[in-house]
Amino acid sequence: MKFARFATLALAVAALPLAGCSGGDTPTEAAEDANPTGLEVSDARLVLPAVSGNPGAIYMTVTNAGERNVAIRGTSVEGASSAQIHDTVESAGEMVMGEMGQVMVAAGESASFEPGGKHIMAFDLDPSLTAGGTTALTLTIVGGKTMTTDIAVIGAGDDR
Ligand SMILES: [Cu+2]
Repeated sequence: MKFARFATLALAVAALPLAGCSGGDTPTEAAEDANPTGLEVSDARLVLPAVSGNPGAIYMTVTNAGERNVAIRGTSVEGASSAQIHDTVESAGEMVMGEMGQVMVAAGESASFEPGGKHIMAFDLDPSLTAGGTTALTLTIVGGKTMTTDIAVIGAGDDR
């Protein structure tokens, strides 16, 4: 979402005077500023719904490259009115999905979001999201820090 991007930018600008005061702009500090969550997203894709108007699903691998354990508590997707973190569980012999509170990712560990498991559900997709394009995914961790990354948009019939 545009707001999330703006918030990240504002944070980076606000951090500049502090770095100037400390007099040390070490590579480590720069890296932390670039990604305050420590999270890295790979193989991310938004799978468009087969039926227009249905939600899309996002699959990816989230790796915590930082030194602290983090918990993802929220997400937003550019071009979607809202997005939720879902998990798929068996209930009375049926696979059903529901919203997860938080996803813990320990330092150095990864969390998989994949078909049949955890995923992000993106609602009310904008028609501008088409197969072959990209959109921006934002993850918010407990404490409020965010990271935003571009992800691929693929069609419902494409290989997930
Ligand atoms: Cu779902």
